[in-house]
Amino acid sequence: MPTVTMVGGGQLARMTHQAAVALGQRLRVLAERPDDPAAQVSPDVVLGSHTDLDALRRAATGSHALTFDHEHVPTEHLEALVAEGVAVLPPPQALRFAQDKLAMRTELSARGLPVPAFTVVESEAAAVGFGEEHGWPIVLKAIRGGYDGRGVWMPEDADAAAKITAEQLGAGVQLLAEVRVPLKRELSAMVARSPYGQAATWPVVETVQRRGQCAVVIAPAPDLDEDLAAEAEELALRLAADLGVVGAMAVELFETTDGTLLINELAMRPHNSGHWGMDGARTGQFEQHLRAVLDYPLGDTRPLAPVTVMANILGAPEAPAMSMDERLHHLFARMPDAKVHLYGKGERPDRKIGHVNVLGDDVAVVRERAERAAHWMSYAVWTDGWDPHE
Ligand code: AIR
Repeated sequence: MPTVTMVGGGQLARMTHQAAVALGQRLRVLAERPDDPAAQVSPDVVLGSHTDLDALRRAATGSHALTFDHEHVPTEHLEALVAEGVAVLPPPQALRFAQDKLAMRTELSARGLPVPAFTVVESEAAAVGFGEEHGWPIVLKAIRGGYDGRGVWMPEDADAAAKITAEQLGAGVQLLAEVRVPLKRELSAMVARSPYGQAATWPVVETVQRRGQCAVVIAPAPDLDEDLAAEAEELALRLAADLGVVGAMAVELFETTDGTLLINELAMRPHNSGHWGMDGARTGQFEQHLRAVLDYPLGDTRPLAPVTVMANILGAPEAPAMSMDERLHHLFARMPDAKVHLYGKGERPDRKIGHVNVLGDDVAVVRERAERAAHWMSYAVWTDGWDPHE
C-alpha cells in the first residue's frame, strides 16, 4: 500500500492519518516536535522543520505523494523537490495561490473572478491612500504566512493604518490592503480534485468567525439561494481545474449584503470548514484528500443528515481546573450523539484544540447543541446553567 507524506504535524495531519488507517495506509508526517498532534499518533514520523530542504527530502523519500497540513513551505523548496522527482500535490504552481495572497488576488482578478478591491502595500502612504480612496476601515493582510486570524489587521483610520504598516514592513512582513466588504455572512465551498481530473464538491457551508477565526460551521449553509449555492460550487470546480489543484481545496467566500459572492481565501489542504464531513458526509475531507492525491476514484460527498453543525473547541482564556477527560465524561453523559474530535494539543487561549459535530434536522436546535457541547469542552461550563453535580 502507498505511503503519503504530509508536511506539518498539526490536527489536519492527525485527522488525515486517522483516515489513512481505514484505507490500509499510514501517513508519514514531517513534524517539528514529537508531541505535535499527528506525531503522537503516526508510527512514521520524520522530525524536522518544513523550512529545511533536507528534512523535506528525508520525509519524501520512498513516498508516493507529498502533501501539506499548512501553507508555509517555501515555494523554492517545493520546486527543488519536484525537480528531484517528488510528487508534490497540490503542485507548487497551484499551491502558490494559497501561499501568496497577492499572487492569488492578482491571478483571480485577471481571470475575471470576483475578489474584493485590493492593492499591494509597500509604504505607509500606500495603505493610507487606499483607505482614503475606498473608505475606512480597511483590511491589511500579510501576503504570506497568516492563518486563524494571524496576519490580519483592520485599521479604523489613517493613523492606525500607518502604525500597523510601519511595524509590519519594518519586521519584513509583506502586506496587501483590501476593502472591508459589507457582509451578510461567510461561506466555504470545498472541493477535491484528482490528477486524473475527477472532482467532487461538498455542499456549500456557512462559517461563523469569532475573534478572526472559524468557530462554527453549518452544513449546508442555511437558506442559501439555490443559484448562489450552484455558483459557489461551480466556482470551486472551475478554480480547482484551472489552477491544477490536486487534493482538497477550500474556497472561502463572502456573501455580500447585496447577494453576490466574493472570493476571500483559498486553502489547498483539508480545512476547518470541512470538519463537519467526518461525521456528516458519506466521505469526509481527510479520506477524500488521500483518495485525490493518490489518484483513486473520489468518494460520495453527500450529507448524512439534513443539518450538521461543527463547533470548534477553542482554548479558554484560562484552562479549567476540571481535566479534559472529566469534561468528556460529562459531555457524553449529557449528549450521547455528540461526535467529539480532540487533537492532543495543549490548552492555550483561542487555540483550536478539538471540535464537536452534531447531526440533526433543525438548524437552530443542532447549532445550539453543538455550541453548548464545544463551550462545555473549552470552559467546563454549561451555557444553560446545568450543573453535573446537582
Ligand atoms: N492549520 C493550518 N492552517 C490553518 C490551521 N488551523 C492547522 C494545521 C497546523 C495547525 O493548525 O494542522 O499544523 C497548527 O495549529 P497551532 O494551534 O499549533 O498553531
